[in-house]
Amino acid sequence: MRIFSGIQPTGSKHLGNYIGAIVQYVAGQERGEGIYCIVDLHATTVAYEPAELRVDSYDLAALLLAAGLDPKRCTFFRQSDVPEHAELAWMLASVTAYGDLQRMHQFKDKSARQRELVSAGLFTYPVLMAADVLAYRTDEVPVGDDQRQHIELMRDVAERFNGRFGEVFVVPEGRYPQVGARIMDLQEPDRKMSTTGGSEAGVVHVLDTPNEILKKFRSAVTDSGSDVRRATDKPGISNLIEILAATSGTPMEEIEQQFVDSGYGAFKTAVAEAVIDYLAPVRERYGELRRDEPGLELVLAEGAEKARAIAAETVADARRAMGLGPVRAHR
Ligand code: ATP
Ligand code: LTN
Repeated sequence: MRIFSGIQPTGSKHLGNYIGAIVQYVAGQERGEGIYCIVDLHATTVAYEPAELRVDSYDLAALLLAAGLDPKRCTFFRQSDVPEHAELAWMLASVTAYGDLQRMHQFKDKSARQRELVSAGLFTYPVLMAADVLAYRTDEVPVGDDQRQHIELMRDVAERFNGRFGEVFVVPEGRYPQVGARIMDLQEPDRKMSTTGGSEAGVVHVLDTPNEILKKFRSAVTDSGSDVRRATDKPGISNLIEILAATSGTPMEEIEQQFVDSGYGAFKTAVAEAVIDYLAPVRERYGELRRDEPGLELVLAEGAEKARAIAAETVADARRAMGLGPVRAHR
């Protein structure tokens, strides 16, 4: 079974990214053939600094390796190193409905937040994402809950292409974590924890110090009650229960029983401590990995070579099916 996921080199990664996505990438290495990609081309769809993008890509590469991606057991690379992604995106655009792209929540949110240019790249972002996944004939795509609409779109794109030009692509399935598919902002628990637009106090970064983590959880917004249980009118406490469940491996029902008489203060501290322990090994490994930039570049370059061998074959099949180029590919 082939597993593919992509992650943007934008800002510092947070607990939502970690629980919702990164942990599943690491687990995917055991369950199948994992292919993981730093999607730097996607990061160019909003305002950004070229010099920072390169640095952010190294930061993210070091973080993912620190989290447990092992280049010997998976394929780990940078999107722009494999030009087939961009080529395939153009080809897939011809079977993508304009109306479907207009309905994408992420486009609506992000375009509303752009201060200057709303780029065409931001609009066609999901087509490139479809190309990322389809190029590897991926079976499964581990992502957080916010990506459901994009996954549905890429399934439609694959089906439409196969229907129009013949069976070239595998129709992929999204894989969402049972617990922690949508971690919420600690200060505004009705919006997801996010790199863009979240308050600093509401977003826990993977590389935050133990002290910063403790402070953020202690000041997390909760409701005026005092019982630790999940309810729709208790989004703050529900989110903390989910975070504790994801980081400690304890079922949510058990957590509710365990903290039945404890009050919010003690509960918040317990969540903070679980998160600190959970992230500590990543923070410890990160520094050394990040310092070795040539080492990171080598890992990414080797990954790109492995990835390209697979993607090139799929794209050659797609080209042939679409009537592009000679019957026999000459590359
Ligand atoms: P932004 O939130 O700024 O739009 P992002 O964090 O969604 O950025 P990525 O870094 O590419 O963008 O996301 C990586 C993965 O993290 C994706 O699979 C996404 O679904 C997941 N993810 C993002 N936010 C959360 C969250 N709050 N809870 C769970 N998973 C999340
Ligand atoms: N759109 C995703 C990032 C992303 C991705 C992918 C995820 C780009 N390409 C391919 C899974 C598979 C996001 O915003 N989080």
